[in-house]
Amino acid sequence: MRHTEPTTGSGRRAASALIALFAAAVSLLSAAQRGPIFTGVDRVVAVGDLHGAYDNFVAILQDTKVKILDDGLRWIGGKTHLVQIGDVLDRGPGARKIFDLIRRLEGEAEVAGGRVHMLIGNHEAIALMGLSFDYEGAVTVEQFQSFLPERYRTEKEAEFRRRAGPDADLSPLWDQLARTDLGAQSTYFEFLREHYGRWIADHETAVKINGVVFVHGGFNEEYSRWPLERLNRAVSMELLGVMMNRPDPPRIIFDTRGPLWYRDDADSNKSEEIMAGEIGRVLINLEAKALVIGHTSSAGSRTLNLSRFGDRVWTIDTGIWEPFSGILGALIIEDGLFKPWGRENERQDMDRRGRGLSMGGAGAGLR
Ligand SMILES: [Mn+2]
Repeated sequence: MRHTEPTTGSGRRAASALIALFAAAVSLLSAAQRGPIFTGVDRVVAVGDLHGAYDNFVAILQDTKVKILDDGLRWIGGKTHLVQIGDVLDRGPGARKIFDLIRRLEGEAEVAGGRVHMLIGNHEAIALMGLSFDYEGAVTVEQFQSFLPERYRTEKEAEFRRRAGPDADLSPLWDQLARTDLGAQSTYFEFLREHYGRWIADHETAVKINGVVFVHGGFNEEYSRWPLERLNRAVSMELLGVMMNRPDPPRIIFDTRGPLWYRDDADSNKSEEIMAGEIGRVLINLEAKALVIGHTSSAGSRTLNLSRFGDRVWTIDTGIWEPFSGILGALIIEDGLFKPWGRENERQDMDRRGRGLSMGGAGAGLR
């Protein structure tokens, strides 16, 4: 009675496993067909390095000019392409919440005909490589806790309270675990890799939308000669390789001249005259009219001057996480025009409101 099998438990499971496999194959196929190059997109919203600033990210997306999320955090961006330029992780508290939000929005955007591109930043790469704790101040206690299994956290706290008393302040425990406990650190990496690693690695390093290339760090001439699809695949393979502890050392994801780390396109110490020739050649190689990058923060300037090289390079890391010096910023591209959007970073993820307000100009538009 083979035809009755799907009504049994194991039959249903087998059938749904087959459907899942089929869906995965279809999504791989459609991703491959689409590739990293998009044309005819009406509206693009690009947001810079987030570094755990969940509340500020939501505030940007809910702004009446940005119009990506409603009050219930649902996608209202329609066919907009939202680009997050990389570096969701480290420095701030809320990276896991941002990943979870983006993961949901990816589905909602596709249903609406839009798209979310979460590009890979160097902080995602160092996390998957297991190197985050080598970078002073990268992993905050809040982020550390958020990527530990619930049971592990409660066991550690119970153990600590048995020694230190039932009402003991837990912050020394978490400081110690995050800073010096190699076992706790490897538990953190295991959880992050298991729940987010594959998903992060499957993302793109660079995309081209309406002739504008988006990448976390930048492009030097060498990498600008690579087809974007090949570059994206190579970075993803390296990230998967480090997670599987393959012996061959990664090349691109740890290359300071590579797309995740390069700074020369944004470095204000390099004069525009010196760089202009290289930028011109990079854009020719990329067959692009402009480059949008993050990674090198423009926070502190208190002005929203994102354009360099005559609107050919846009630097969108406005320091969204920087509580006092940053700007909540985005670059909106519509009707063929670049429209930087921003406002002073008076809203903060951590409670430092007193000092934040003294900056003045709450809600001041910095367009
Ligand atoms: Mn970066």
